[in-house]
Amino acid sequence: NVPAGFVRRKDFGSDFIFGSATSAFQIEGALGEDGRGQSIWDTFAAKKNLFSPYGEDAVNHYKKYEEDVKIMKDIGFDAYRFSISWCRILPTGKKESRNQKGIDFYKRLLMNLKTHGMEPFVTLLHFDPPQALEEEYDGFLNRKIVDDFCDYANICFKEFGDQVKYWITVNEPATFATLGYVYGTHAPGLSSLNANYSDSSSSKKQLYSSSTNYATSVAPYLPSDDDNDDHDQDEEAASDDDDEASIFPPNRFSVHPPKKNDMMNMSSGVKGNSVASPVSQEVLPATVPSKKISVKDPSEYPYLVAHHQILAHAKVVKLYRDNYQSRQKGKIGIVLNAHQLIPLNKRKRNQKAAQRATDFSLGWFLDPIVNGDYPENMHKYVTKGYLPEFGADKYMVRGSFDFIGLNYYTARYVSRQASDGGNYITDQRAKFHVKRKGVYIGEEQGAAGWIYGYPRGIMDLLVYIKEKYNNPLIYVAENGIDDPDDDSSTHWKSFYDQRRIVYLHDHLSFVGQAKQQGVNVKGYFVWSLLDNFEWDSGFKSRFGITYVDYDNGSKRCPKLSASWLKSLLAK
Ligand code: PNW
Repeated sequence: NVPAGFVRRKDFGSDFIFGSATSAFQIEGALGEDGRGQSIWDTFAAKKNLFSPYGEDAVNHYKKYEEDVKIMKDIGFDAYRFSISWCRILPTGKKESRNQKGIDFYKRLLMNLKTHGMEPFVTLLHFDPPQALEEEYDGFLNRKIVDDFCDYANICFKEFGDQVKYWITVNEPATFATLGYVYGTHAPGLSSLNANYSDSSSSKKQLYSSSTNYATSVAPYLPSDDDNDDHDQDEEAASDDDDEASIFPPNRFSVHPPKKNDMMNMSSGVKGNSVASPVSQEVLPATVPSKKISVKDPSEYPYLVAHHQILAHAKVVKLYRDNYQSRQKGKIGIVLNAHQLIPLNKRKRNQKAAQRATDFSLGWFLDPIVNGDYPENMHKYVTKGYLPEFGADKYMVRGSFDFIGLNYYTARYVSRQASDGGNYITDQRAKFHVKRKGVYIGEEQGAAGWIYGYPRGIMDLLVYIKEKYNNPLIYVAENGIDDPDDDSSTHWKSFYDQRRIVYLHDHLSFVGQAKQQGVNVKGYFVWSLLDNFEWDSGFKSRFGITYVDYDNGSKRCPKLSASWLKSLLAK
């Protein structure tokens, strides 16, 4: 067994829950089995050939769930976070299409978890809404999805609610709205950055093709509250050698242009300036929608999609509270992701930029569900007319959670980016950096290139949420780092994942420190139990504490990090 290091289980208190996390589309396989319908990721992954070379059944959890529960049990986890596939329960997305075989699968899984004393944390939607609703009414671009999501949730509460004490409505609504509808790197692959919209009535609006560097191509307009900042030269001068990054991809694979040989260059601890991302992957071009989308201006997509996710979340919380909670005695919440965003330097305008960027990602969802409205910064900076209003929904949205799930992976420096707005990227007037004065923000770099481990960020974010949002109950719902895929000559190295141990150890230690500072954080979930389908990176990026040998009947083999967790969790 691997020594636990400086973190001790007992420092977290006896009611603190340790677990691992997965999601349906990333692990289940069996996409065409037992009456399952298609999700938007079926379509997207096929179009982009993302299952290559291992195929859609690679992880095969649908068949191997019992083995997977045993693995968790053996490590000593208390809990398991997984998601239900909407299109397994309702193949067309609608309540009329109820599919008993899909329901039975999750019943078997829940029964198995119960047998092993594992507490389920169940996510209703993890990036994979039904394709049929996309075709019928453009999915989350349309408010109609709110009622269909409620019908689906209602069945889940009815069928599974006796076994589930922790419900999560939506996973990472910000990632869904930005990667799916701004960058187009996630399903459904729409983009606000394509120059495929022109409306003569708003000729001032700038839309950029995905190859345009939006960071430098916008008119240098300064937000007025920054006008009386200090008179330093433009931020470029201060950050010439700082690699620009996007808070989200597509820039993530081009932060360090991959070198040819790096695919095989497995490294435990990528350090210094010159190491390229080991995963070689092109930035995926955004898909131009094959059908006509009802929303006219693509710049509006992410704001609408975010709004409908918030309403869908809130209405399902209301449903649970009105009809199930008193009997089933569970809690319900949402999982939000955030990078820790740090001003590039002490200049006021950069501090404001970091706050703006935080409000455009975490605050986008946390402000509404805590306070009933979007952050002031969004009201001020979102292109006029594109920030939806809550109106009477405000009362349903405000307070619509029992706990917050936080997914934390990495951090960015932020400086101001002068702009006159126009889309989600430029509206923020913020520019993201992974380096400051030539030094990376974090030493441990993930395979896909967007994670730079910055462990104290998890504490800073937890404390920030506690202070700004009235000390909510929090679970860290995901935290982890990825290694590159390997081949038979190198794959033994994947088991010796010291870098993951260092990463998890350091983050856990800061979760403990956040707890000492009074943050009401009651659990921690590693992403992920298994190597799995990492969205637009396909199988090229491995987040598991358990190795999956895709070439070999998807055989499972716990990595060194699993042994380390086992000794940490031993009571
Ligand atoms: C989360 N980003 O997604 C998801 O909840 C998981 O399904 C996923 O496997 C995990 O993090 C690791 O990526 C994210 O680019 C995807 O910043 C992309 C980003 C963040 C989170």
